[in-house]
Amino acid sequence: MEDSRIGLPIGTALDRFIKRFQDDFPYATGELSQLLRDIALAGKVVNREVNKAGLVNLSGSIGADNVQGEDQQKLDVLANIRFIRALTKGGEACAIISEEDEHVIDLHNKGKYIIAIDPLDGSSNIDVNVSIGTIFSIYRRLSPVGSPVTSEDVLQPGINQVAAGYLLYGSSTILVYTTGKGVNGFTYEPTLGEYFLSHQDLIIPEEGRIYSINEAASLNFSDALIQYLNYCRENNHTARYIGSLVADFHRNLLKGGIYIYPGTPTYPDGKLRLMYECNALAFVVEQAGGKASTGNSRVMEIVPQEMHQRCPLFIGSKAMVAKAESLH
Ligand code: P6P
Repeated sequence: MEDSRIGLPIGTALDRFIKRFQDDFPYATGELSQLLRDIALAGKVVNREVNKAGLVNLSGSIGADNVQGEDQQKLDVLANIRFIRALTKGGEACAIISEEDEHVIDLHNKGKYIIAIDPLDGSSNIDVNVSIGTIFSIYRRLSPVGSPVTSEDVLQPGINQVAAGYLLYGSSTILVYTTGKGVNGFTYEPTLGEYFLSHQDLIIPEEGRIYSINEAASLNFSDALIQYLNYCRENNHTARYIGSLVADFHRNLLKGGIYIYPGTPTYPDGKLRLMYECNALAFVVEQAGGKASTGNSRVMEIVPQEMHQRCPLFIGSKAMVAKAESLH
């Protein structure tokens, strides 16, 4: 198998890959590498629980709502616990922003990094065996190491991310991430308990024919969005919407396409969360040559005012997002 431009062949184990590129970073003292390993480890545990959910009654709702007011699924809670435990044990993160927790989790340690995470996105799909995912975003803290975490540490714009990515628990489980030097995907081999490089130097096609949006809200779409969707229909595009962001995003990343979650009457600012959904996928897509917009402006330049704030999302192939923006 020919080496990619990164010089490591398909099949390289994640750990070796991380080590190989640790030296790319002037301040790399191994913490970011360890952080990525912690996330990969938690992903293995969540993968195991997702895969047996139906058998050990892990699916379904716990009968409570999370801070989002959304019906919390058992696996949401488990995944949140697993990632928080792995990140706490790893010691590299000083604070965690989680979709499942209203407030910042300050780990009161000497960690350099802030993690924003959606431990299990799309969890309402668990009971029907549709792919679901974990989305994560990593920032360096701005305040002195060891001091209490500040709101400036937490509310950083997406352009400050040092790494971001997702795990997709699907027909196979894949970890896709970037540290600002391209995007690579690692498929998990459960019999070996290892992730192996399977998608190297991912580049999203400049153009695509897939558009992903829930058209049930189309009676309330803006004229510009209606115009864009008509453009898609008139230009031989096809609609694909799984209802699971990571699954829709990953397919569009590989094949080309655009995913749109606009403002709607139910979600005037869109349903998706800036810190641990939009920014993380925006970093990945930009590193893969794509684009992530609110419909009018670059997602990664938004300065967050509130850690659970939402934002409209147009993300995917550069030419498709640019076309949608041009109509807004
Ligand atoms: P709707 C899942 O709840 C999620 O956050 C994304 O994974 C998914 O793309 C979207 O919401 C689905 O929302 O309103 O179309 O059901």
